Amino acid sequence: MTKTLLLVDVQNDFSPTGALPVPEGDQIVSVINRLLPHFEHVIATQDWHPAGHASFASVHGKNPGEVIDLNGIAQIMWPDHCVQGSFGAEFIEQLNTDAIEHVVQKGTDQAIDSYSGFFDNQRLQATGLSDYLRRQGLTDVYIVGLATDYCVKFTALDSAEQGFNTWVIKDACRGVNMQEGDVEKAFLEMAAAGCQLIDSSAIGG
Ligand code: VGL
Ligand code: ZN
Repeated sequence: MTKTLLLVDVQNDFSPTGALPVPEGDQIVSVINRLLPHFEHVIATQDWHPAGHASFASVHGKNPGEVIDLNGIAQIMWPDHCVQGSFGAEFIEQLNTDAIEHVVQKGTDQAIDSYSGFFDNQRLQATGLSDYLRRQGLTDVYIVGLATDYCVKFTALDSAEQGFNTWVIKDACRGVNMQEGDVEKAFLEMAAAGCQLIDSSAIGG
């Protein structure tokens, strides 16, 4: 069975020293590097915002964590992060990127955020990831990365909704946990949507 590993936003700004720090975000890198040889296909998403992106608190005179209405949907205000071409937007250096065959850049529209690797938050535009997977007959998608309660969650929900067999490798994900329990809730939502939650020890052997 052809297996695809989908790396979600394994970028400097989501490491503990980054602009939008995810606790222990860097600890998934060694887990992912160990997983890589067990997959025939490896795809990565990259949060890739223009400067002054609408999700940035600084643009609206807000504090990070506040929520605004952005064209009819709730938008959490984030610190400036993953600005196109910046160090923060690069993949974490220790990540072995050799096997990445395709990178999906998202959040590139100034006015719309994109947590999912498949669609923007308004669901106006597809990133092309579904088409890429289907064109190659890639039906089995294993998701890892950052952050569990945002981009990993929405990518996993869309993957299952798009009809892909979807696994989430729990110990290769970390979350923001802005509210205590957010990560556990996110895993429950993914499971309820048909995603299979597994541990990295279930891969290979
Ligand atoms: C993410 C918040 C803002 C993520 C990206 O990768 O989970 N979270 N942009
Ligand atoms: Zn972002």
